[in-house]
Amino acid sequence: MKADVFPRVPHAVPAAHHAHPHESAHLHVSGAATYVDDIRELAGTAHAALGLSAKAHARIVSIDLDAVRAVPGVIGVLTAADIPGSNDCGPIIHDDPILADGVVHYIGQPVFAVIADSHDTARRAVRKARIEYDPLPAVLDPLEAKRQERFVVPPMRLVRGEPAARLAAAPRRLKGSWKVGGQEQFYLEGQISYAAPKEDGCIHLWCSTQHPTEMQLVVSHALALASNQVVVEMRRMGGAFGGKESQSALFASVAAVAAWKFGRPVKLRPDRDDDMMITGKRHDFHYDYEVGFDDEGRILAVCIEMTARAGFSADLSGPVGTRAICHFDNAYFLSDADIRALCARTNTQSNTAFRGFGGPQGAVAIEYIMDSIARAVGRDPLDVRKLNFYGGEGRNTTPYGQTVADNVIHELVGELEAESGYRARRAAIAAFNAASPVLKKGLALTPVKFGISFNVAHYNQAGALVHIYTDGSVLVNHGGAEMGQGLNTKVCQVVANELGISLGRVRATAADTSKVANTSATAASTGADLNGKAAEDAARRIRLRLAELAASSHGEGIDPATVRFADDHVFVGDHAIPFGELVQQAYVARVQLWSDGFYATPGLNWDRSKLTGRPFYYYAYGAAVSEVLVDTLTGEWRLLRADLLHDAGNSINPAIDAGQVEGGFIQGMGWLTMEELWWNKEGRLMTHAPSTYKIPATHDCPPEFRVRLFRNRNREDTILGSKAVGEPPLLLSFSALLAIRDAIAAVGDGRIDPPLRAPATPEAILDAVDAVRAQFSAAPAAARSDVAAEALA
Ligand code: MTE
Ligand code: LUZ
Ligand code: MOS
Repeated sequence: MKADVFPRVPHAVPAAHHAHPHESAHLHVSGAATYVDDIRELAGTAHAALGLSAKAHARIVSIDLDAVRAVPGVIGVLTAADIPGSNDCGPIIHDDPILADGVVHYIGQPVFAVIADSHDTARRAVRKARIEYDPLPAVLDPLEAKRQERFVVPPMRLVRGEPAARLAAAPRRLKGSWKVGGQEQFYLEGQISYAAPKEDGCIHLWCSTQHPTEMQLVVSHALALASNQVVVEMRRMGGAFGGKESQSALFASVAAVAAWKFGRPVKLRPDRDDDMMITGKRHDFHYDYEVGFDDEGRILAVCIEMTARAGFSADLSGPVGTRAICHFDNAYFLSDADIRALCARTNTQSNTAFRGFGGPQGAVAIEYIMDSIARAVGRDPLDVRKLNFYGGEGRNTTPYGQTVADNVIHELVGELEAESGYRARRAAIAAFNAASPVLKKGLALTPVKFGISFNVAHYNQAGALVHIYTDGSVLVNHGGAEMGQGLNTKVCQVVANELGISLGRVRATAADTSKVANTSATAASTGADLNGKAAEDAARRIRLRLAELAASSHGEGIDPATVRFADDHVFVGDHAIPFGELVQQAYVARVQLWSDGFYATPGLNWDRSKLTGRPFYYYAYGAAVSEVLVDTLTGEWRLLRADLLHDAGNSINPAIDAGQVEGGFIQGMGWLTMEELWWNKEGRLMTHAPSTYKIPATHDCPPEFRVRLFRNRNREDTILGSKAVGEPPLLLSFSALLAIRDAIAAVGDGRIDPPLRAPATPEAILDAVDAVRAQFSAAPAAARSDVAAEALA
C-alpha cells in the first residue's frame, strides 16, 4: 500500500480520546464543504417560494393566484388541494398542515407555493397573490390561552410527597412569578430541501434535517408513496440546534410534492426572514411558584406551574414539557414537589426542539428560585445550593423516581469553586460595589445535572454500516446527522479505535435512509452515544472475523481473542501484519469485510401517565462561574470572566467537546440575556432577521474564558466511557443571568431580590434596577444602614 494514501493523521496519534480536528474542518474553513444549496443542480431544476399567511387566525375566503401564474418564468403553483396524500407534517400528533387548508393559524403560516425557473422569480411572484381572509379571534398570549384552557396536549403534573402540607408547615415561604423568553435557533444554514423525481414514482430528497427517517415518512405520506420509494440523503447541516428535528418536514414536503407534480427537480430554500416567520423556536416559559424552606435555605417543599408557549400545533411540545418537568430539580433533592407543565396553544409559530429541549427552561426556574432563597436567608447562594444538592441518606431520588447513581456535583463544584477563586472574588466584588455607585459587579456559580436519553424509550436505538475496502480504507455510514457537533468525527474515531487503525483511514458518508433504516432523530444529545455504539458493534463484527483469519493463518491453536489490533497493524503471536495486508488476505479468503451494527440503550423505562421511571441512562454534570459588570444607568453589561467545568465522561474528542461546552454556554447566554422575540398586536413576529434579533457575537465572549473538562468516566457502559455533551453545557449559562441579577442586587442592600426577567436585555435590567431602588428607598433607614454595614463587613 502507498504510504501517502492516508495522510491526515500521523501514525502515532491514537484515534480515541484525542483532540483530532473535526472531520470536515478543512472543508468548513475553505468553503468547500457541500451543503444542500451547494449540490450542483440537476438539469431542469425549478425553485419554490412560499406564500405566507398575513393573519394570525382566519378563515381563508379565497386564494387568487392568477397574477402569480402570469409572472414570466412561473411554472405553476401549489395549494393544499394539490397534495395527493395527507396534508400533514406533524411529528407526533397530526395537527400540522403542510399548506394551510381553509384556516390559517398564525402570521407566517405557508398557504401556497410558487414554482418558477429561478429562486428570484419565485420569490417575486409570491407577492402577487391575493388572499381574502375572514378573521377569527386570535390568542397570542400563552397565559390567555391557559385561561381559555387551550392546550396542544393535556396538562402534565408530577407530584411527590406532600408538597401542599409541607409548604403550609414550612418556617419560610416565597411565592412568585417569572418568565423566560423563547429563542430562535438561528442555524447559519437555513431550512432547505431539494427533491428530484426518480423512475417509477420515486423521490430522492436532499434535506437539511436532523431526522432523515421522519422526512422520508412525511414525504411518503404526503405523496401516498411507500417508504421504499423515498430516499433522504443528508451529508451535513450548517447548524440545526433542534430547529431541524421536526420542522424541516414542511420544506421537505413542499419540495417533494412540487417535484412530483411538475415532474422536475425542485429546490425550496426560504430566505432568513421567511424561515424565522415560518418556523417554531424554543418555548418561552411563564412560571408561577411557591417554595417553602428553613432558615438555612434548605428547600422543604416546592410547587410550580410552568406555562409554555406551544404555538398553533403540538409539534414536540409534549416531550418538551416532560423534559422541563424532569429537569426542574436540576442538581437538587426535592423531597416534596408538585411540578406542572402546560403547553398553551397560541396563534404563533409552533415551537419546537432547541438545545436542551425544555430541560433548560425547567432547570433555570429552580436556579432563579434558589437565588431568591439565598437572599431571603442572607447567605451566599453557593452555600444554599450546596445544602440542597443531591447526596446523602435518602436524598438521591428524583421527583420522577430515578436514582441519581452517578452524582459528581459535590466534587465538580468543589473543584470549580477552588480554581475559579470564587470566595476571594466574592469579597473583592463586594468591596468594588461598595465604592462604585453606578457600575456594579456580580458573580454567580450555577450547577448542571442533565439527563441523557430520549424520554421516549424506543427512540434510543441506532444502526450503522461499516465497509472495509480492499485497500484498507474504511467507510462508515450511521443513522446520525452531522450538524457541526462533530458526530461523524467521533464515530470515525470509534471505528478507527475498534480496528486499531489511524483515523485518516476512516471516512463517514452522508446519512442516507437507503443505507441505515428507521433511524431516530439526532437529538437529545444522544447522537454519539447511540451511533457510536452501533458503529463500534459493526466494526467489532469485522474485527472478530479478521482476528479469526489472522489466528488460523499463523499457525495451529492460536486463540483469535489474543490477536491485537493497534497502530495500523494486527499482532498475532510474534507476527505483526500491516492492517491493509490482512484485509487483502481476507478478501482473497472470501471473508466478509463489511458489517452492520446495532445498539439499543439498556435499562430504560418510563410511565407516561405517572411521569415516573428511569427515563435517563445517566446524567451529565457541569458548573460555571460568571462574573459580570453592569451599568445601572444604561442597563448595558459585560461578561468579564467565565469559568466552565464540564463532565463529558472520558471524552472521545476533548477539542470537540470543549467546543460544545463553549458554544453551548454562549448560545445559552444569548437566550437568557440578549435574544428577544417580539410579536406585535396582530401577532406578527417583528424580530425576524439579524437586524432586529441579536445573537451573541465574538465580542460577547468573555475576555477571560476558562473552559475545562472534568476528569470522569461514565460508570455506565457508554461509548468509550464518554458522556453526551451536545446540550448540557447550554445550562452553564444560567450563571451569566444570575451574575447580572447579583450585580443588580448590589443596587440595594444585597437582600432585596431583583425581579429580573429573561432575556435580561438592557430594558429588563433597568426595570429590575428600578424595582430594587424603589424597594430599597422604601425600607426604613435604620434597617438599611444595618444591612449595608453587614454587606461591607
Ligand atoms: N453543535 C453544533 N455545532 N451545531 C448544532 O446544530 N446542535 C445541538 C448540539 N450541538 C448543534 C450542536 C443539539 S440541539 C443537539 S441535540 C446535539 O448537538 C446533537 O448532537 P449529538 O447528539 O451528536 O451530540
Ligand atoms: N425527547 C427528548 C424527545 O428528550 N429529546 C428529544 O429531542 C425528543 N424528540 C422527540 C421526542 N422526544
Ligand atoms: Mo437537540 S434540541 O435534542 O436537537
